[in-house]
Amino acid sequence: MKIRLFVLLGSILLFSALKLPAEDGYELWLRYLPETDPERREYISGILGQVVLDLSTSTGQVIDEEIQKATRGMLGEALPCRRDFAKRATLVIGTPGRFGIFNTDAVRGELDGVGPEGYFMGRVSYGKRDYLVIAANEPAGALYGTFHLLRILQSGSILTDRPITENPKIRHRLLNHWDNPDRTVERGYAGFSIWDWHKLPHYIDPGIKDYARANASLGINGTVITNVNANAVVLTSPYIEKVAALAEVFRPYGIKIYLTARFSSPAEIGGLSTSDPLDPAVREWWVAKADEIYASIPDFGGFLVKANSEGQPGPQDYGRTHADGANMLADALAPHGGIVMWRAFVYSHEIAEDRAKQAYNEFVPLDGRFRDNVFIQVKNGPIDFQPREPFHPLFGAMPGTALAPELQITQEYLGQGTHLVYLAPLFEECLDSDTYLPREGSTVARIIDGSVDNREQSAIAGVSNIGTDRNWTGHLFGQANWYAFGRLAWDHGLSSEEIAEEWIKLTFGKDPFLVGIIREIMLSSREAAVNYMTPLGLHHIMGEGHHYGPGPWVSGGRPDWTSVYYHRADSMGIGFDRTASGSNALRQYAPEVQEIFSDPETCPDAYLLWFHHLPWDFTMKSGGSLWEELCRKYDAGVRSVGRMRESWQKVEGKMDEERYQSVRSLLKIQEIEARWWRNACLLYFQSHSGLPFPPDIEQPEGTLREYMNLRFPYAPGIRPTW
Ligand code: GCW
Repeated sequence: MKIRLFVLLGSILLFSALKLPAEDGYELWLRYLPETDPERREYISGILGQVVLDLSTSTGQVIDEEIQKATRGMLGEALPCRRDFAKRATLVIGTPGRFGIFNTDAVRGELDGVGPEGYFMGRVSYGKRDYLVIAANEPAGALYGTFHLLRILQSGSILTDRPITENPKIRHRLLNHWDNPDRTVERGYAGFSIWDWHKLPHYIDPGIKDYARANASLGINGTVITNVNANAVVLTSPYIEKVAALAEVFRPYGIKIYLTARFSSPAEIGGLSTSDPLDPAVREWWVAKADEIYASIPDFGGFLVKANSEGQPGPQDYGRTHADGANMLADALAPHGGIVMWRAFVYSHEIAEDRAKQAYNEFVPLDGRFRDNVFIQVKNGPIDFQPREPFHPLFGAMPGTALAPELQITQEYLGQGTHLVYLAPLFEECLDSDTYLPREGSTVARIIDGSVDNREQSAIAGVSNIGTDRNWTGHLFGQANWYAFGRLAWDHGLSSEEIAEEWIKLTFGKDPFLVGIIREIMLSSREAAVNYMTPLGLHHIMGEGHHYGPGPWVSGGRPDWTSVYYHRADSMGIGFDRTASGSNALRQYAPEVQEIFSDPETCPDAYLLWFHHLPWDFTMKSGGSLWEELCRKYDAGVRSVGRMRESWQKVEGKMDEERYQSVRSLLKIQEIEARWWRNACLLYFQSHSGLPFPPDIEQPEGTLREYMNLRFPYAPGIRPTW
């Protein structure tokens, strides 16, 4: 008996000793866990042991703080940086001019190929020794180089002899927060807004600095902190003061702050009788407003505008064009170096035209009429952040205008806060799409980074998934989507696989078994979601308003807000005919693209029902009928989630229990909801096709009526006005 008790106690002790310390996800990918391998410790202290750093700038100071944090975490002792050059330096960080080493031909030569925010990292001889150097032209570049090095050190890699030169491929890399002044977040699934307007400017939550660190570690250099469904209050003087306080925190991290500009502000808060962009008083009001903002925020980034879209005010209210509106704001910002991000997400149910075509129709005629400091911000696809869409036809169609893609990091249509869906493959799919405009090889990425049209200005935006939840993004794997957006914004040449692997190592550890399992889960997750939600090119069949869960039956009211408008299922078939026999949205693409998509035989299955309305018995590439294939795709999606759950169980014990369990529980919800999507959609489509389900799929449970009767009055992330 005694012996058994002893064994039991012993194993409890052993178990708790082995149990990894609890983590809540707050540290994101900047965990700096203690390094236990003696060789690795030596390697890290051989690099961070004696850092010499230009501390004369505020960015230099935050680099020092980060290195101290990293060494405290990884080595157990915070190692402060030195401000004066020392022969025993293990690493020298800075910009030309400060230390002699940066003025050597070796470094100067390397910096020739380095742009404003880029950096060089490599060994340089100086005096009689060799030094590891991070050299940049601007402090922000030195910060990015430092984060790159810390990423290498944390993920168990080593620096090779080959020097590294990095430059961001895109100039303005922005997060867009859809945060309202009352701290609700439109389409936010991670709690409330992190901006505590009530306590600003005098109280700044310490998390704001961690937010800035996280963004800077990825190279994100701007953030629009307010919702595109804008509230003019943010442009009033007390709020500008609050914004300025945040800008102070962001500045050392190379992050500029931007605001959404409500187009009707001159009338709403400026006391004018109109907000007409051609009215001199209105124009003066914006000039004065810009001057006021820049007086307190000298590095203010500019305005993001949603105009004449979904009820937002805009220049068309006064019979003016998007160009008139955007240029008025651009003129007010130009003297200060600010930019305007003008959204192309416009459509109207009053126009009897396929919604997918409307943005193109409105914006292409305005090509070349926007000021140089205007970007047209275009969603990745022509409808609205669906699990899969073809690339937006505006990419390549406006060679005289700078276009910036808008990607959605928050998972409005991809499982919101409960589904693990790694979005890098979605982002990559859009960026790598060949527009063939003006010639083959003109991918969306090359159009927006300026290389196709030799444009210097470039920008990209990601709609944030960040909120007050302790782990920032609600679902722990939402962090991977923030990470992936930032990394792709810096370098769109990176692959989803590479980014996933980096993130996993930093977030969960470098054990190859664990990395392999989680990478597989992540890389299969987006296709799984497409399959259980909207396979074969289906789109916009989600629940109404909240967009949570399936709603293929949604009809009535504005047609372009229903599901039946998009899937067009009837007893004969399903799909939206966007070929010449239908809406001919295809015509908005280059002839080469049209050729691929116009024939259902050559059109990839992934886009089939996006472009074609086909009979239920249409023979698919697989040999089965469209109906069977649709059923099998839905079923395959559910099965994939089952596999994701099983795989996740294999990493139990390989990470802390807390994070393991949180993902485990969410995967359970995801499987339940994937089944819900499959059952509800298949039962609904069956009510049109009248065909039996193939026997080899799990047969949908429940009745269509039951699914249609589900209500979600408190689903998160809905507009407060809804
Ligand atoms: O995706 C849709 C959302 C709206 C959003 C709109 C937009 C900010 O459902 O919530 O509003 O797009 O992008 O403007």
